[in-house]
Amino acid sequence: MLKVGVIGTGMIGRDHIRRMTTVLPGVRVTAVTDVDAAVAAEVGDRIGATVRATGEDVIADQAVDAVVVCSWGPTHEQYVLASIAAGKPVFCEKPLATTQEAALRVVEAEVAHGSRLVQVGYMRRYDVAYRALKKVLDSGEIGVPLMMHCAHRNPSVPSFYEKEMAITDTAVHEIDMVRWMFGEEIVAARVLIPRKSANGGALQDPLLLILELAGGLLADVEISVNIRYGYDIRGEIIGEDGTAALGSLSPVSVRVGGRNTTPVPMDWRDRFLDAYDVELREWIDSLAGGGQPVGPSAWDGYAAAVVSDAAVAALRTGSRVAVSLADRPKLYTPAEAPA
Ligand code: NAD
Ligand code: ISE
Repeated sequence: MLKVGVIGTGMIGRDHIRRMTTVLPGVRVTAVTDVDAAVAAEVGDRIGATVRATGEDVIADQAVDAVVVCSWGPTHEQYVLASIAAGKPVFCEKPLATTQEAALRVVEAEVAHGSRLVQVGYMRRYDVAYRALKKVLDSGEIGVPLMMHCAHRNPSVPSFYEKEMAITDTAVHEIDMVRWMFGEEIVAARVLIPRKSANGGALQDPLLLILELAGGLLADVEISVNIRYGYDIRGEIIGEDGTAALGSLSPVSVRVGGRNTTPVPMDWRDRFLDAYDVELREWIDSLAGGGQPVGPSAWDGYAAAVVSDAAVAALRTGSRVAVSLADRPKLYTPAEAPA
C-alpha cells in the first residue's frame, strides 16, 4: 500500500484525492495540507488523513512514502525540491515550475540524487484517444507526419487568469503532447493574434500558437478560453498518405426534433476523467517495490517550460522565437522516458 501526502486541496487536489481514495487500489492518502487550513481540515477529516500545517511537514511525515503536489504553479518548485531532498517520489501537477530556471534547478537536483523521483502531470499521454492517435502514427499507416492541427477550447476561465496563461497554463498541454507524439523537440514558436472575442473581456482571446519541431513538422494550436459551448480538445495529424484525428468524445448521440446532437463535456474533469485515473494508476504501479516513475519526467517539465517561455516571448514581440534547451542529462535518455 503506497502512502501518499497531498499538498494543495483545491480543485485537482480534491479530484486526485477522490481517485486515490475511492477508485484506485494500492494507495492511501495519509496526509494533506493547504494554505487554506479550513479546506485542508475539511478534506483531511473526511478521508481520515492527518492535516499538516505546511507542505514541508507533509513531505517529512513518516507515514508518507510519496508526495502529490497540487498547489499553485509558483509553489511547485519548492515542494518538488524538498521531496527530492527527502528522497521521496513526487508527482507534481503541471507545470513543473513557472520559469525555465526553476525547472532546470529541479532537473539538476534530481540528477544529483542519481535516479528518477519526479513525474509531471502531463496527462494527455494517458488519454485513450491520444494513445490511439499515437498508435496510428507509429504504425506508419498515414505516412510521414507533416503537420498537426490542435484546438484547446475552454468554456471559460477564472477571473485571475491572465493573457499569458493561455500558453503557460493551457497550451502547455499541447506543448508536452507534441513532443511526446512525435518524439522530437520543439525548436521555435510563433503566436498569431486573430480578431478578439468579446467573450474574453480584457483577455486577448483566442490565440494561434505555431510550434516548429526539429524535423520540420509544424503544429498549430488554437487556444480559445472563453468559447462558452464546452470543453473541446481536438487534434488531427496530416501525414504524407493520410490523416488521423482524435475521434468523437461522446459515446452517445441523440436524434430528436430534426436534429442529431452529441454532448460536449463542460470541463477537463469530464473530458479526461479516465486519463487521470490511468495516469495515477500507472504512477502508483511504477513505484511498487521501490521502483522509479516512468511517466513525464523533470526533463519533460523543463522542456515544456522553455517552450512556454519562448511562446510567451513570441506573443509579446510578434516574432518567431527560437527554443534553446540545456544538454539533456543521461538520466533522461529517451529509452527511460515515458508512457
Ligand atoms: P485551485 O486554486 O483550485 O487549487 C490550488 C490549491 O492550492 C488551493 O486550495 C490553494 O489554497 C492551495 N495552495 C496554494 N499555495 C499553496 C501552498 N504553498 N501550500 C499548500 N497549498 C497551497 O487550483 P487547481 O485548478 O486545483 O490547480 C492546481 C494545479 O493543478 C495548477 O498547477 C494547475 O495548473 C494544475 N491543474 C492541472 C490540470 C490537468 O489537466 N492536469 C487541471 C487543473 C489544474
Ligand atoms: C487547467 O489548469 C488545465 O490543466 C486544463 O487541462 C486546461 O484545459 C485549462 O486550460 C487549465 O486552466
